[in-house]
Amino acid sequence: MYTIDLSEKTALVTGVANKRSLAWAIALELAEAGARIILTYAGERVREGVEELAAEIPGTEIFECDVSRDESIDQAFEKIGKTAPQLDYFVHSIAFAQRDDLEGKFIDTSRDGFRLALDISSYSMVALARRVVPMMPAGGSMVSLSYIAAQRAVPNYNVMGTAKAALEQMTRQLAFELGPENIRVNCISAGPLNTLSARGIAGFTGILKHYEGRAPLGRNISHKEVGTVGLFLLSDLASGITGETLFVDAGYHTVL
Ligand code: NAD
Ligand code: IMJ
Repeated sequence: MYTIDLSEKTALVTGVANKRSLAWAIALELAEAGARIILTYAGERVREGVEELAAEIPGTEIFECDVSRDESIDQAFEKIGKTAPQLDYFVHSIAFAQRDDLEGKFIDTSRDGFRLALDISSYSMVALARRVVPMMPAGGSMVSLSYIAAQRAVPNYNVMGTAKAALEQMTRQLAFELGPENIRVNCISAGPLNTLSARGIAGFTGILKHYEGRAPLGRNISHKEVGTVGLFLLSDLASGITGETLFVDAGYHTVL
């Protein structure tokens, strides 16, 4: 029988806000495979919800980590280092841009809006990876979350597309640098899913319908399908894959 046994492994998962978060979908699959889970969350606004979720996976610890502040990142890693000297897996599932910048025209993006979107959604990957690497002396694996708008122009996604293009390039650059340390770095480009980050996006229901009509599988993907690919890419099943952006979109990106 073929099984994925992660019972000796520890995973650091960022970006859980609620039960719909893609980070949570990945954490659930990792836990199902036996991994110990450490969650970080953005701040007070989501703390209670994340505490309740963490209680669903025995042994899961949670720490605040606001990636916009170096002090918050440093404090989080000080605490993480005390509870888990070694990490095997790291999940980056964080994105943020000003709402105005996801509604107006891309050409109107302000310097501050551009800076904020790329700071939270892209720079945070390298900032966190830098702290994670010393905790992976025996090697490890990292995954982040992207969207097709990194590679195509998508209405309203605007500066977030710029941020995702950076994130996908960073996947290759980090994979190149960390390969010799036996650390793999990959990215999942997910199809649209109903999460907090998709809520209130103009025409989101229409986007789901559009994907259903175009994707070879004739449907949208599920949260669990992102979770299982996260598990696959992090695990040794994907030991030959690094620097890759893998679409989990029911094949949408393959057709015109
Ligand atoms: P989500 O809102 O549940 O997750 C986004 C997370 O980013 C939240 O947990 C939020 O707290 C966190 N975050 C924002 N600012 C932060 C900060 N300063 N410090 C720390 N954390 C911060 O929504 P999601 O859809 O699960 O998004 C997760 C990832 O998946 C994002 O990178 C998103 O771009 C990507 N993605 C989402 C979709 C989709 O349709 N939902 C599709 C493709 C990719
Ligand atoms: C987001 C904006 C525009 C179009 C969009 C999205 N489409 C999809 C998303 C078509 C699928 C969701 N997505 C992939 C994201 O990465 C969302 C990121 C995001 C969402 C918000 C909403 C609330 C807010 N800031 C945000 N920053 C980033 O204030």
